[in-house]
Amino acid sequence: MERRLRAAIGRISAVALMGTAGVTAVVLTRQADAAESLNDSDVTANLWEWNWPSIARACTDQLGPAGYGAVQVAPPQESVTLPAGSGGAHPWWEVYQPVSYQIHGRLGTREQFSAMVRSCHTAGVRVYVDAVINHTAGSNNSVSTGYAGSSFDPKGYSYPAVPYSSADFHHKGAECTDEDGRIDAWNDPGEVFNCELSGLSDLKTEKAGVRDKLTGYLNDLIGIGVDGFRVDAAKHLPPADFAPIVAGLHRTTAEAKAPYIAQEVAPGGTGDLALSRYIGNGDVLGFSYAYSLKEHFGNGTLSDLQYLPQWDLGLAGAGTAAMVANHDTERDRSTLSYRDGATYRLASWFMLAFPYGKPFLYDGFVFPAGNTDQSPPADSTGAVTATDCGNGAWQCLTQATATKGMVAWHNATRSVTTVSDFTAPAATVIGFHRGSLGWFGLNASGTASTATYATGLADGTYCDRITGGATAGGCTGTPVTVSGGKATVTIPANSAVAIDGNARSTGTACATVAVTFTATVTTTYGQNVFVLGNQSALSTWATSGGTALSPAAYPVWTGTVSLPANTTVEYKYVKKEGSAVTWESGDNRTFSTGSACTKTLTDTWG
Ligand code: ARE
Repeated sequence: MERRLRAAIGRISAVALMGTAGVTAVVLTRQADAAESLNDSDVTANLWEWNWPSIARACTDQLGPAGYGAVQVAPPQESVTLPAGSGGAHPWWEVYQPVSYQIHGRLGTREQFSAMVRSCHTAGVRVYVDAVINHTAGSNNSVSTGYAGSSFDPKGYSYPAVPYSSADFHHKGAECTDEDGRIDAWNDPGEVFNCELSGLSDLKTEKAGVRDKLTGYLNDLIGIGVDGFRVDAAKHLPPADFAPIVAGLHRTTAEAKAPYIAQEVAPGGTGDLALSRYIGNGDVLGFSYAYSLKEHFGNGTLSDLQYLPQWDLGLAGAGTAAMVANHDTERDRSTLSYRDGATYRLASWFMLAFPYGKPFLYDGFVFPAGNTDQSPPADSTGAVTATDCGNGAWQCLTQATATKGMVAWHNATRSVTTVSDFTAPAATVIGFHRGSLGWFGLNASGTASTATYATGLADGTYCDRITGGATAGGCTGTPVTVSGGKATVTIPANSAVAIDGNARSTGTACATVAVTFTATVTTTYGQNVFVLGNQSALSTWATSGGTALSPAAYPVWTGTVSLPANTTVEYKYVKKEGSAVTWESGDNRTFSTGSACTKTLTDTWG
């Protein structure tokens, strides 16, 4: 966890003034929140269409303490409100149809938005806003008001609350030469830039007056404290029009930095629509990366992930907002999504483990496969209701213990940007490490996998992040012992194990170790197998006692005994039948209990 304390009063700057009498006075001025210290992490939680109070709570209770660097939020500006529609009232996509740039919509008010930004900053989390600046509402709307009560004239292309008038938009037969005025040729720059995306009124961003209004909107958000933007439909904004908008953005209040920019541009374009044309204005969303993860996790060719650094993803990792899914792709099924269960979770953890881009984890709401328009949980006015991670209506992967553990693992290993000793004991089981900072293993098969891996880590006991990491001195997660740089690790079915130097078991993880004896012993009818030894829990060799093992998996006999940690134990198996006791021949068996909380011994008699 990389949370640092931040200066509560922000940066104080001293301004020396010469008084009339030649006395120097020092005046302290507060620069609003400047130089706040936020989490040192490039991981973002995309909490799509969560309302502002729910995001504030998530920042305070979950994302901040877990070490997330940022939260991405859905469009906050006033949008259309559609009480009726074929997919039900208030489809999710209302928010992508701006009516004005008032921060007032179905996700909350300006006051709630500001309070959310403050809560997130206090928790160490930046706020990135989904900025809809390519277009306004559709000209095909039959409604003419927005959530804040502003009215507009869809067919007349008039938005008095901004204000925009018809001359601020591209029109069919003028700038747009397509016959229905809509984009159908996705690789024709003329159409992509000047025609309407799904009938949405397309802003004339080549006009300085239009750009000024968009810049003003974004700077208003920055003034509230926003730290960056996901730029909706950035593909349809000519980079040359977006560049002056970017140049006009203020520095962020929290860190006095240029705001972060992630542009939504679909891959595959050529010429003016090539991803390389956009990269100068900021990062670009990693669609190709997400498609590739779907392919490899979907068909179980995880061992091929070692070649990821050589894949042609159209973008360097450095300029990529990496993702496994977003709200469009979970609906058109072009990527994995929460519907894919463990496969999706594993891909999300892999994104945090393998160095490529800045990871954006995704959590939207649960929707029926047959209704990709459905509203998020909302009241009858369309106002989105509070996220409840326990009621099954929302996806909450970003809050899962394992995911938060992986965020910590990512932050702990981030400075090493290569992977080493990529090992694939099977096509669906992989392990690798990042220098000497951390080892990660993933098992996408339906059975547990045990293998020995080179970890790069110093010898010692580490606490698996997936199952809970470390607590003071000991492990909540499964302890993993590294010896000679190697670890023999059992990765449970459809799960992962992640260990790093920031989650070590210092001292004794557990005062006692649960030792499981598993012995293959052939017996005759009436005989039972016991384990005896030099510990009181093993009856100090007395044949009247000892621990009876269970023959449930005969000829394997098993039983668990609690023994003191860091103790050398001598033991033997005996067969008992009535008062007759048969000892194993040979020397006593011996082992050290070590400091991990559990240990399994596998023996054979004879
Ligand atoms: C809605 C209705 C329409 C109606 C319109 C106006 O569905 O029937 O005409 O309103 O009244 C979202 C929804 C739309 C919705 C819109 C506004 O998806 O259905 O329209 O909100 O409410 C292209 C773009 C890319 C875009 C995708 C969807 O390049 O920018 O299409 N994605 C963003 C958002 C969307 C959002 C919008 C943009 C609009 O993430 O959620 O739309 O703000 C190839 C091409 C890509 C193309 C892709 C489409 O890959 O190369 O360029 O993406 O296909 O699958």
